[in-house]
Amino acid sequence: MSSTREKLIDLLSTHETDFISGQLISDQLNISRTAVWKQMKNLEKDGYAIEAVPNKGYRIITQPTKISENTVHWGLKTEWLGKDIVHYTTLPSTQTKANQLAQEGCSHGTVVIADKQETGRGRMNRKWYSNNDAGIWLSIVLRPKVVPNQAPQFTLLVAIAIAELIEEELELTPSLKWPNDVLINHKKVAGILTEMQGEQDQINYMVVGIGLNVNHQQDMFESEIQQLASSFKIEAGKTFSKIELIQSLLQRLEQAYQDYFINGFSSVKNKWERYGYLINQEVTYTNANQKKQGIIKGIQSDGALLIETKMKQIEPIYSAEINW
Ligand code: BT5
Repeated sequence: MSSTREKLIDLLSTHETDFISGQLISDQLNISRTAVWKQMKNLEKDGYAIEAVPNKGYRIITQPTKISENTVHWGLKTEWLGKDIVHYTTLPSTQTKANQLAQEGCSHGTVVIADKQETGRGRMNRKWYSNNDAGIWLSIVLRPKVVPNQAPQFTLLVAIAIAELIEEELELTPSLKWPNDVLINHKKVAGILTEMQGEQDQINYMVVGIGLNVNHQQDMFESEIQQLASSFKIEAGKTFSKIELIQSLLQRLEQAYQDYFINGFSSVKNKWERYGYLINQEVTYTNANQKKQGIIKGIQSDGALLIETKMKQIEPIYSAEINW
């Protein structure tokens, strides 16, 4: 987004109901009155409806409903997360694009959004079906000063932010299946993919990918996931504004990220366990290529899953697949 345009959006979004004079815009943005008029025409081309009244100024009457850098930026109440937004109608994967931008030096908190992904991916190169614009598919570049083995904690942090978003917007209580699945009524509505690049003792950057099934109807899901996937719309019985959900998610994530650096992981652990799926239940899981059985007891203070084994010992598990 050009910085003039970014400043204009910021200015207009803080004067949402009243008129703002062309002179004020011109002064604040340090551009001519003609340039202000041109910027307004550009916004109209993007789908904004603008009322221009002589001696009063400009006022935005309606905003476009389609996702764009501008519409997500409009009214986004974050300090750093999503200040840089890159939006594409189609990408192979936001994850790949965000990794590329991170390597090129993009800022901490850059968000890459795609309406559709042709080759969205999950963990271990599994497929993430997202070749439709019913969902939210985005990746966030973070540059936290942490050691690599703290990275998985961010997956849990993001999962809680998604769970809280669901609780507030859908008025339903989701469950979190360790490490990265968000479920409603035992069906997967969201997945998180955390990738990182770093040295042994320091992360260079992290890319957190988030996929939310928002406005899907059940028949939109591919046969492979027909039985296990669901969407916000299916579960809550209404259609959602993707822009509002993205904004709310980014606001929650920024807050959670900041809290993590002030309070550490302990507050994350308690919140996570409130949503934890199958806690105190016996599950089968695959760990180091072996199928095992145990009872999920919660998570450890570093994010590892705690499982009570058949020998009644509680073991921390750092990498495993919990079967359904
Ligand atoms: C995940 O992996 O759940 C991580 C998903 C992350 C997706 C985001 S979208 C934005 C960013 N760009 C990307 O390319 N990826 C990220 P995993 O735990 O490995 O789960 C993958 C499994 O979930 C698949 O094997 C399917 O069984 C199932 N699955 C695939 N697509 C799904 C969907 N749309 N809804 C529910 N389940 C799905």
